[in-house]
Amino acid sequence: MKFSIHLNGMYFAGGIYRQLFVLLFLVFCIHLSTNRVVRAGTSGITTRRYNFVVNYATFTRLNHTKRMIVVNGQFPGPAIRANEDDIVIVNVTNLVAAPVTIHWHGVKQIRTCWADGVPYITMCPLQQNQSFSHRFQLLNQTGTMWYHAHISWLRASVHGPIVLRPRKFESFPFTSPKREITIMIGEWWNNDVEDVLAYALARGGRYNISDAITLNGQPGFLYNHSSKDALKVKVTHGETYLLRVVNACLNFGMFFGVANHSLKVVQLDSAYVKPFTVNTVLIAPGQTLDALLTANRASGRYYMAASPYSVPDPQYVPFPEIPATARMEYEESSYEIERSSSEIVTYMPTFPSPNDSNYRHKFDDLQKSINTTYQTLDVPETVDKHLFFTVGYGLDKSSSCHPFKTCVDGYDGQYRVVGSVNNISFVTPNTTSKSLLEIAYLRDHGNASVTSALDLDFPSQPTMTFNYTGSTRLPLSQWFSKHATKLSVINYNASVQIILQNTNIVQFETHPFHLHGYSFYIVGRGNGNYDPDSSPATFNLVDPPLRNTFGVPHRGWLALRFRADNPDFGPPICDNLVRIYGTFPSLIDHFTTEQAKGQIYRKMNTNSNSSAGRVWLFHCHFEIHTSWGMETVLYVKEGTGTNQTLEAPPSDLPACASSENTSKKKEPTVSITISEDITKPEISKEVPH
Ligand SMILES: [Cu+2]
Repeated sequence: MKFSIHLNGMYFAGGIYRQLFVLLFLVFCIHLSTNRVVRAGTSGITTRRYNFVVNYATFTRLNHTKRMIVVNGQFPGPAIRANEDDIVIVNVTNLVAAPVTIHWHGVKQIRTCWADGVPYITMCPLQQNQSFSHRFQLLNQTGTMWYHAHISWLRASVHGPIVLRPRKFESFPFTSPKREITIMIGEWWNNDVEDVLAYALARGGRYNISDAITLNGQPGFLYNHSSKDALKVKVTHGETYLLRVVNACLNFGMFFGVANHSLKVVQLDSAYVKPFTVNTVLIAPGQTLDALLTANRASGRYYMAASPYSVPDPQYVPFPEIPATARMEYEESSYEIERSSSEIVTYMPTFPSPNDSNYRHKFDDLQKSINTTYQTLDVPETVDKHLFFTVGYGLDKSSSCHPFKTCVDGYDGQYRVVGSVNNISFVTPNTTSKSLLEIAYLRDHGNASVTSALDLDFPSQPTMTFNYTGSTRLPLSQWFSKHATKLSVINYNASVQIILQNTNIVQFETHPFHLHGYSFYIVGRGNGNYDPDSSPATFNLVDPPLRNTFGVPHRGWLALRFRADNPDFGPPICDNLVRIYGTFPSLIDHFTTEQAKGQIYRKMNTNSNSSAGRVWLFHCHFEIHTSWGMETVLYVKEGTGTNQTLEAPPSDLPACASSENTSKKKEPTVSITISEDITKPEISKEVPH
């Protein structure tokens, strides 16, 4: 097939000139930014529609039957499958009495912050019988993500994988797997998780841990009454499989591995990394990891297993001690197994000890981004906006707690434990008639009546400086956090650096922080206190991992950078070419290599200015810490270009119920009654996790 176009006075034709196009493109377009813009109507993009109904269903695990809230009757929920650049429309209908929102973890929501699913921040939650269509484009996004409820602790059962593959004309930039295997690590409570949360909030401190860790909803072979329904995976000798692993646990980081087999990690949080091979991977709640497994061992049975990583510092943090297991079995061994199943040994992976923080640091050190035709790095070398956030625990002087001494699990048996950022425990504005995003939108469209409704005064530095990680701690009188709904303002296109500094208030704990709307580069981390004079010299600005969730070391600090949008038009000829391809996308099919096609698509996606603007939650992904207020909101200003602004609100965006009084921050009262059977023997009254 022939084609011809006229470009800048030069005449190009098909055939041999295809290669010239490729050459020109590669020469002039080597600097691709990571900005995105919604680009609809181009060939190759598919619109994927899903219908999610949130309702009760009954499940039995550990010989215990209970009703829980799930998507489409499934636990875990159904997978969303799409290709890079596809448009996804998920219509969510809530049939339960509890208010519900669903967040699409890892999706950047370019111009579609409305679909981010954060209650009272980006949308009012869906009340019973309400529906909302979440529409977003997965522009330049591929790999493994997931979705989960983002209200109360409903994500324990309302979650599922988002399985993304390269564009239709592209293949994986690694050994093409024979099959993909999605593993969701989760937790199972015999009791209702809403009761577990209410009980923890009422008593001001620790919560009752889950009864089992699960793999794809099943505790597995090491738990009683569980082996019959355990996950079983067949593999063929010599073949390679892509494991897509999601940590959907509420409150635990997880070791994961497959006995006698190594894992070659190729993606972390849906970003490509320089491949590295380990026997055990470590995944914080919220993180995802893609790894290749080659079935190259003796035929037989091998457990894949997940077991908690939990650093007690200084006190013991309880966790479910039995690993979740699934069984990987070689096809060739089937006949033998049928003959003498009871004699077959199933090998179990060995894990580092649960508190092995050295392993965590070694595993972190292995993570390096890769700069390829599939992914272009854009690590900010300079910083426009410096944010320094202390993160950790604090105490609450709540009157509902202290006079009646109801916070028996709180600190010293009387003070409710809270989570805080810069000593501010976030208050979800659940009595508002509008979400923060709606207020921001109205504010920027000239509605004077809402301009005072946003408090944009979140401190960019700690309000209290001290030796954050020293062995001598502040006096108790300085452990009390403020409670507020404050936002940090970030200018459009600013390069942002956030230092997350752990503190010794109450006790240390790692905090896996997740930023909505962006991935960020982990440019540095260390033990002790961050030092603005010496610490930056240790930064990796060359190939730092690009993550959307990452743990602040339990006695240390983390430095992350990202650009709050970065339009990069590149050399003019490049733009002209790209505009032509944008107008005549079928021309792209004339390129002979998928890499060349991918280059053009990526350049098209980066060239028209984009905005991931508006209000983005930044929070610890330990659910109990979020419930305690360890979260804050970044308010990213809009740009001035056509595509640098938030889209208009969707017509079916739910309104906040005027008498709304239900949310995850529901303040427990002293009269709250909890059924006795969820009370467990207390391990320590001062363990907040
Ligand atoms: Cu945390």
